[in-house]
Amino acid sequence: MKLYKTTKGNLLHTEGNYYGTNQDWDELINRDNLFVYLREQLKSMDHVSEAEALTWIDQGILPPVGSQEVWAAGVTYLRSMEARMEEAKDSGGADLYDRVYHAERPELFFKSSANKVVGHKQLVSIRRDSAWDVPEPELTLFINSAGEIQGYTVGNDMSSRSIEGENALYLPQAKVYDRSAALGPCIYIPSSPIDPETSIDLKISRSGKVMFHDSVKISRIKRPLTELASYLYKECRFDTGSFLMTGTCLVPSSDFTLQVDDVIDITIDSIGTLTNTVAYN
Ligand code: DO4
Ligand code: MG
Repeated sequence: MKLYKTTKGNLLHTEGNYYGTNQDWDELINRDNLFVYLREQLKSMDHVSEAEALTWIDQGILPPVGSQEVWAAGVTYLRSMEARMEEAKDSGGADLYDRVYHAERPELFFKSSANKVVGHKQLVSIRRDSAWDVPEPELTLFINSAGEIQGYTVGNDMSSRSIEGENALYLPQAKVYDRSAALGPCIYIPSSPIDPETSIDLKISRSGKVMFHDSVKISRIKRPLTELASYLYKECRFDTGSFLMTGTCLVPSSDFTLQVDDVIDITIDSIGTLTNTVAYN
């Protein structure tokens, strides 16, 4: 099942049919078994024709977020550890990344409040005080208030590599600024956990030319997704649930930096494509 939040209402897509509901988003998604709940709710939802549903999605798509905070995990793939060790070698911080990759406790950080999240087809930003910027394509979990993973979406953890590389203590500035967190296009709600063979694909285009294109399977992640969720909920309560970006495994080569007007497409099998264009705030 896929659940879209749009300006016309919430749209559920399942088995080729679309259904609409105006239920409050937080109430709708924060469920003990979201898949079963939505399957039951179908009976009371309005059928929406495919043509109308595609118009809702095309013209009014919103980030699939209500009041939930967005958090992120870091250095969960070997590729992320290696790239960060390289960028931090002059600051003397390289060792931190190796240590957290191998440690029992994962790296988790706050990424965005709900009101700052951008959605599919909206702008993401690079910082004017940053010289080296990249998108980070990340499988993102929707976790309910009980700490259980209920769905998945596509995330972009926009990052300044120059600011993080200068000093690891600058991580919040490298990661948290306006329009640095993108989620969408929908929440994918399967009946069982996502297939580890799922691919994440990143394409960056500039003036119609593809500058970077690669994909990786999520099975390459170092830690189980449930372990990341359980660390996040150890000492934090999330009354309406939370979103957790699970780390990047696709890093463009070190001579690449984003520019204004670049187009970022992140596709995750079964979920869809999140497209954002780069701008300055
Ligand atoms: O350690 C810094 C952030 C790591 C991160 O965002 C990632 O691995 O995706
Ligand atoms: Mg990241």
